[in-house]
Amino acid sequence: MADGPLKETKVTSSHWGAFEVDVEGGRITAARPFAPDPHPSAIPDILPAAIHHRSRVARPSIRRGWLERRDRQGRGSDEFIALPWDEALDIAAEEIARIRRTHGNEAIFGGSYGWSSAGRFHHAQSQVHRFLNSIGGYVASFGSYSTGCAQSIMPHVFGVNFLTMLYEHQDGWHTLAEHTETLVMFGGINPKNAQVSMGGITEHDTRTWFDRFAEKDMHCLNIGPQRSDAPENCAWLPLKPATDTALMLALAHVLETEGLTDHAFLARCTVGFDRFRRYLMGETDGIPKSPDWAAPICGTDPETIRSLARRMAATRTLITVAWSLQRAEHGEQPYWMSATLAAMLGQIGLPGGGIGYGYGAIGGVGKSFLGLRGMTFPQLDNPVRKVIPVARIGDMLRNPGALYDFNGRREPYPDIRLICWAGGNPYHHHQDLNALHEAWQKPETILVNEPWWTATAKRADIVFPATTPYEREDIGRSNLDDYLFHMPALIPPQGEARDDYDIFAGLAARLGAGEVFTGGKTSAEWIPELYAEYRRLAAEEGIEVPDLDELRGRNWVKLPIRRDGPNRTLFAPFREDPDAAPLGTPSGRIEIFSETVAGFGYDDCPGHPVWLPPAEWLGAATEAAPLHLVSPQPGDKLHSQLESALADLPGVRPATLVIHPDDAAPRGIATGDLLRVHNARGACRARAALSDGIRPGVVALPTGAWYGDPGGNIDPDGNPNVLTRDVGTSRLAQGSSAHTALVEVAKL
Ligand SMILES: Nc1nc2c(c(=O)[nH]1)N[C@H]1C(S)=C(S)[C@@H](COP(=O)(O)OP(=O)(O)OC[C@H]3O[C@@H](n4cnc5c(=O)[nH]c(N)nc54)[C@H](O)[C@@H]3O)O[C@H]1N2
Ligand SMILES: Nc1nc2c(c(=O)[nH]1)N[C@H]1C(S)=C(S)[C@@H](COP(=O)(O)OP(=O)(O)OC[C@H]3O[C@@H](n4cnc5c(=O)[nH]c(N)nc54)[C@H](O)[C@@H]3O)O[C@H]1N2
Ligand SMILES: [Mo]
Repeated sequence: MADGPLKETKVTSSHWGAFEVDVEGGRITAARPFAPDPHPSAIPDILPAAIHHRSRVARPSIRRGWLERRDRQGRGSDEFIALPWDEALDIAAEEIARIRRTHGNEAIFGGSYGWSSAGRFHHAQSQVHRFLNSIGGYVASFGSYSTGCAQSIMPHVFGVNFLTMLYEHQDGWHTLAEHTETLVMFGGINPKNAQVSMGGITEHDTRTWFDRFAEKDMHCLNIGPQRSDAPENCAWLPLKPATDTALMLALAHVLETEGLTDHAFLARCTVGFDRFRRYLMGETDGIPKSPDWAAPICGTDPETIRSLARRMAATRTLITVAWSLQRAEHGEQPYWMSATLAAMLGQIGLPGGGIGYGYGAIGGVGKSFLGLRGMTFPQLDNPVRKVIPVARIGDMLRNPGALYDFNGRREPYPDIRLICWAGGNPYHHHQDLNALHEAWQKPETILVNEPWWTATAKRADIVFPATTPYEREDIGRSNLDDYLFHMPALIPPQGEARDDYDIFAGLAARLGAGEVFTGGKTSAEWIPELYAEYRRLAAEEGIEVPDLDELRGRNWVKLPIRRDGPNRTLFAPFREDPDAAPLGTPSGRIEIFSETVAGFGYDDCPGHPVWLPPAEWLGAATEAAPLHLVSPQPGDKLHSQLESALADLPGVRPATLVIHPDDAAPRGIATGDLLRVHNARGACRARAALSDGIRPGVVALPTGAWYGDPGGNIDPDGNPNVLTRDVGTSRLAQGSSAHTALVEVAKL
């Protein structure tokens, strides 16, 4: 640790990659790119300002109204009172004990969604879950805002765990470079998003691969509302958001009517095509899903659809689908339909052909390294079996006891009295934040560990100041990357911040579970022990990893992990012999029709893929809300992290809204104008940027701003989640519908 005047330079790791930092006099004074990274992220530039920012939580703090009267009303407006650690921990532990005594552990919500920071041991989710398990468990959450919908629907279609399929089985970039002739990207593949990867990404290589694709004359087509969703050297088919399923159906219709369907593949490897075909051809509902039918829905022309279908059938084609398509109402449909379309093309199981999900969503997809899992801090068992779909938190808080459907089961929402959050910012990430804010008043107590006074910390009752990764020792490593980092404690904890581990150890001790949580060890004892186990497992896989002292000395090493050869092709063994290597579906085949899903009887997710228009899309535009809002991930940061320091920079806040000149002109809007973006759910400010790279009728406002003003007034910094809808994708998956929203935009 450097707290003297001497300058020291070290490398550390983060979700957005490795970077070098200078430390002088106990402060981080500069951050620079890590030399081996060909396309480093610029996110670390803001780090020195953010780490020492005035918005750090300096001391344990309790909201005045809660401390004095246990009232719930002042969340977001009350002042906080700073207390000594022992006193604050005593009060928090007593409250946790009271809730457990009166309502049981089923009244504690510890779903605690969020990315927190990189670093294997101090991973906030593992810490909070282990703590809550050590005291009798908590209500957990299933899935993620990223892929919750796909995680529920895709096992019905392919019989695999969706994330395992993406991370461990999908074709690597090198296979695409070698074999793919046509790359059809629904929702694009964006190096901006590939900037980050959970746990870290060291060599940012998405751009490099697309340059390679261009050299090989691969036809790369980005289908979606924004040209910028794919590298500049890709073609663009502008599409109305939420209409991909209609386009895919029309492509399927062309294949079927022009004799281009691979019926041999369908017969060998799929079930249910005949039932789906009747819908496709219009035999069940009188509407053939032809290019003429789809063109006005999608906002394209029938001939474009026909020629694309022919090209896809004539060349080695990989269909890729961005995660954004399932982060929308009926997000199950484009996922299921893309699998169906790929099956009809008959290329599933061929290298560089078939289907792939989430390339570019995070930088690790497509890197295709072999094996070697990261070191993990065990979370213990959760005796409470209640689990809600992660994005249904608002409904859960609003409707305790109400029955809800989820993937074939019907269950009551638990009655939550205590929320315990570490490493996430629901007041950035959840939809319809004005409604969440109302629901947030229901629990008796809200406990948050945070390094910064985020929108969520400001609306908690008890806030414990947490360290950042730069203030504690850890190991940096992602399963999708081939580097290993020692992350040294670069600076002392800021203010009175403590590691999540020590905060939870303090609470657990007061609740009589100290030994269960800590196992009798400090973090300085856990890290060498977990690392030694990791090193042993690596050795079993034939990968030599330096011992901890050597890693500490070297700071980082590139591990001798191999990329998969071209023989890793998604579903290749299944294609070769579907009887010998069946899928995990009930039929052992790709299910174009699923008896299981049909058996649930959901009208919002029937037994085969269908076109179901969402409640809000351009086909349902109104005078009050005529524009479709997409809210993509921010380019200059990771979600809401480092927000307070970024917001200090000129021109960063309010956030920038991209709008087409045809939509700007009638509203008198020019680039740089201050805007009011609004609908019936809320309003926020934004700064206009005119672009012809967005489809007319669509506006894009990235996530990342913290929620400012409660109560439905205008959110000052431009958080799109005051405008988005808080509904599940369907009763099947109950995923987040963040990309489903209509809005109006006016000059402020
Ligand atoms: N409209 C719209 N909304 C969306 C999306 C969208 O596409 N559109 N996308 C959704 C998706 S996919 C996601 S993943 C979510 C992201 O939402 P979140 O994951 O909640 O966002 P983050 O800002 O990464 O939150 C991490 C928090 O952890 C804190 N933190 C960092 N390190 C530590 C630590 O060591 N200890 C503790 N205690 N805290 C720490 C950070 O300061 C930060 O406040 O947003 C979702 N919301
Ligand atoms: N820099 C940076 N990178 C990130 C993150 C970050 O915060 N910052 N967050 C990471 C996380 S947690 C995740 S989950 C991934 C998310 O990765 P994705 O889900 O792929 O990303 P999004 O940014 O939500 O959306 C990508 C694009 O989809 C398009 N889109 C929206 N709706 C539709 C539609 O109906 N049809 C089509 N065809 N296109 C549509 C929009 O134009 C949008 O720009 O990104 C990761 N990468
Ligand atoms: Mo995500």
